[in-house]
Amino acid sequence: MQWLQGWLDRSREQIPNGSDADVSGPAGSAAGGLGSILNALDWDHVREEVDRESRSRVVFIGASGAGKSTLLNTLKGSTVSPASATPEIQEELRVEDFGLFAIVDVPAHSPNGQLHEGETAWFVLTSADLIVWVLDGAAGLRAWEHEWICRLRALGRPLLIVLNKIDQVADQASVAELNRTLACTLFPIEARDFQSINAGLLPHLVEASPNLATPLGREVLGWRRTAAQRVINRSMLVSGLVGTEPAPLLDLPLQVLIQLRLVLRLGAIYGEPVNDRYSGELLVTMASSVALRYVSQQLVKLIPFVGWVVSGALAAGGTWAIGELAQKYFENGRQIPRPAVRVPRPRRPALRIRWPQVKWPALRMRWPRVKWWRRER
Ligand SMILES: Nc1nc2c(ncn2[C@@H]2O[C@H](COP(=O)(O)OP(=O)(O)O)[C@@H](O)[C@H]2O)c(=O)[nH]1
Ligand SMILES: [Mg+2]
Repeated sequence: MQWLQGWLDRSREQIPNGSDADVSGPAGSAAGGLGSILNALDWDHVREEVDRESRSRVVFIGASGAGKSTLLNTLKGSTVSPASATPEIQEELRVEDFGLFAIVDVPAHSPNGQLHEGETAWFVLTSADLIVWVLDGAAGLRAWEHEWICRLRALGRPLLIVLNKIDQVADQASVAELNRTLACTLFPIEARDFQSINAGLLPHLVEASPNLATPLGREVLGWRRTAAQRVINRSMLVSGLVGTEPAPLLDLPLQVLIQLRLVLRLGAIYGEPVNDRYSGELLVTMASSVALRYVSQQLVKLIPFVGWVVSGALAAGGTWAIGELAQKYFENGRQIPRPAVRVPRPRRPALRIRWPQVKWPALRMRWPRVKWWRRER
């Protein structure tokens, strides 16, 4: 059993923390070895992890009037934070909390980026999974904003800077200048337009913090399908890589774990509470769709090299099939999609004889005989 333990330990070291294939955890490390894999299959452990992911936070921060409320309203598809054409004059940082999203309004003359421990804004920013500084493209970068951005970087949280109101920025050179000054790439958007956010911001949010795909899919209805596809593709990739492992049966628990997480994530995206009450029908359909694949995947591993690659492809295919099925299940309101009912078509006669339209008087004589022959059949 020592080689088995060694491989499991090595694979655990190679798998980065928080990835789909992560099998480490409090329960896992305590038991060690094969026990840790079995513990990783613990439903509660996996559920807790997906639940933690669903509670991620994105903070939009910037000057009053930069377009933070507009950005949030466009993402949500409704007015959750009223936008105002005239920026308010405020003395202190103001925080609005909307669950996944929070907005921090920074007063123009606040003591540049000074955050005090214990303040609400300090708490919101230090616990954020991603901070997005919204820069007003029409107003440009002001000195106090630059100072704030530098201090936020020092917090050590992932930080993105978006250049809003790009429709009011005529000069492309000024965008390049801003990129140089801030030493990063700014993402230009028009907060009032969902397409602009869809193409110019959402993919970058998920790239900066991959765990955001699940909560963003849940909160941003217009992006739900894309989020689900991203989650499926990511799991498929990890599953394929794990599937190329040469020893038969060793990757099986990991495959189950990856697929279990995938289903939980998809459930969370479609607003299903992360619990274990998924229908037996879903589980049976999923098990039957992958059972054969599992068997063939383990068998092809016996062929060196080519077999390992094929095994990876089969594993990825199985995870994709499960993801697609689960996505449709949640999309259909927890119903397994059925193929459309076929209406039986009327049976045609095997042989159809088309009688020529004969108008030539000499041939008219033959008609009665032909008709009689047809009736006999
Ligand atoms: N032209 C243009 N105006 C915008 C854009 N985004 C927001 N605004 C306007 O900017 C003003 C301030 O927006 P608001 O969302 O209240 O900013 P906040 O104070 O940062 O929340 C409002 O009048 C918005 O209509 C944009 O992309 N283009
Ligand atoms: Mg606002």
